Amino acid sequence: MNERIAHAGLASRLMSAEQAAALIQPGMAVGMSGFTGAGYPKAVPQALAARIEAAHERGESFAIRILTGASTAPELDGVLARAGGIEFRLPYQSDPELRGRINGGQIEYMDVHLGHVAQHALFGFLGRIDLAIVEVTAILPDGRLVPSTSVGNNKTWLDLADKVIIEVNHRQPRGMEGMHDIYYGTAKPPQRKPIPLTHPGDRIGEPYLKVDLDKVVAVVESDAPDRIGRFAPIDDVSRAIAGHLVEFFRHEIRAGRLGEHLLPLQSGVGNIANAVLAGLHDGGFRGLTAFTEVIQDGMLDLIGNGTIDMASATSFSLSPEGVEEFARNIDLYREKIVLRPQEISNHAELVRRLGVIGMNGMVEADLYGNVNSTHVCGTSIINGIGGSGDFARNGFMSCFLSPSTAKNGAISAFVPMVSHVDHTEHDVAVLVSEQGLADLRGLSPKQRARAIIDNCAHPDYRPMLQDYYDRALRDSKGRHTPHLLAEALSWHQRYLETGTMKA
Ligand code: 0RQ
Repeated sequence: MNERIAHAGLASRLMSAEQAAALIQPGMAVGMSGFTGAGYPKAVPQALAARIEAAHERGESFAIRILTGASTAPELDGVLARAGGIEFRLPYQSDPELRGRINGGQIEYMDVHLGHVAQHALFGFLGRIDLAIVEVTAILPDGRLVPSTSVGNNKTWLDLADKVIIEVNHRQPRGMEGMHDIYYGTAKPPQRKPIPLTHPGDRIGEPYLKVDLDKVVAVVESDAPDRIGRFAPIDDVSRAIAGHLVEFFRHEIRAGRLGEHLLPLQSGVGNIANAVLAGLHDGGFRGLTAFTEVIQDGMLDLIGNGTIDMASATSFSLSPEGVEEFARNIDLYREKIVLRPQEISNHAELVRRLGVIGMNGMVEADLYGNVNSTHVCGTSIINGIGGSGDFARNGFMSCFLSPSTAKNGAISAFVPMVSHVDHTEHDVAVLVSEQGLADLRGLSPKQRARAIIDNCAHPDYRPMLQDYYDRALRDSKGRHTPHLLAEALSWHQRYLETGTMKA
């Protein structure tokens, strides 16, 4: 027995990853830990991939259903996708191997609001969960589990799965103990009660995950870091987007709609989100809070320099340097960060009560403010909706951010009609590109179109968008949301045929 596995009964179930993987059968539905590249099991999925490959070589079919918190890493999604071992996957993903097979039609993928996954599982919408594989930092003498760098859906998988495999990762900082807040008060309707959280820093649960010890069939040790890529240095486009947003927040304070400390911030993943966080510091904001899903490097910086006082999330997503910084100053971060289950971090009730300001990236928006966060040209998924919808629909105000063009200008992020809708015009308050910001609040569709063309579209595409809108206004049957239906998706079609949206 070692310090990290301090429960004698569970220590007696210690085995190799290969032995644990041998307990997994074809067709099983497996709930795994992991959220934005943090806290995913690192040993068993790789051993399982080898087992699946061997089965395939013998001519046997072997694939499983995988449910997670959000994206994982090459050691989970990557190896299992490459092995042909995934028949169904939900929710958010970002691994290139997995994405390729989803878009190639080999893997069924369900993209679902991250805040909905736990309750869909509880309602039975996702079928039976055969097995949970959950990474933890340590097992206490009484069998409770110290969670690791993400909480995600771990409580749900541990509660609902028939059997459990625990991976104890020696690399995760032991000092994280006490940082988590696991709320056990959620229930099925009509038994639901209000969730007693009124401030991002409130602790309403307990710092440990519970598991029915009789269900634990294996304990496996690992010693490997979370693997997340580095962020690109902040470029001029991201800096300009951040600048417009910070200026807008200042404007809202002057108008009396926001206070000096704004409202709790939700910030998405990616380089632009990181740049916005840096922009808040440079813009002189102090004493802010975050009620978000993911703590990126930029958020650690803001906590370190006092811009953010308290951050609630469900996961980290840190670069290798961020991981080092986190471990170095863990005592500070344990005071300032609360990690919760994603059903709480993304809960509609809480996002609405706290009045969260959502700031997320997007693929494209259309003239009327509908937003596509997920699909290239309507058919190929990039990552998934993630939590963006949980915050867009329910928050105080929802901001979507994107460079005005993609692929070296061949694609306009502002198009006549989006090729896929994740966030409808009713859920989108503010659109920002490096060109400027369109404040869509209180505007009709035609007023929104003018704001988007004038403020967000790239100059190369602005005349094309204006021309489309003018002709739609003239020729459309309905003049409430004018469209030329035969032409509405022609920009995407042109890109597919010629490699550019430009006419
Ligand atoms: O691809 O690197 O191959 O060129 O999309 O785009 O500009 O680097 O921006 O990293 O912020 O990602 C929407 C994908 C933006 C992200 C999305 C291509 C572009 C590039 C990335 P390349 P950028 P970002 C909380 C919230 C949904 C989930 C979410 C996302 C790649 O923000 O996944 O919000 N959002 N979760 O070239 C074709 C376009 C494109 C395009 C960008 N119009 N057409 N390709 N790209 N626009 C976190 C969680 O929920 C977990």
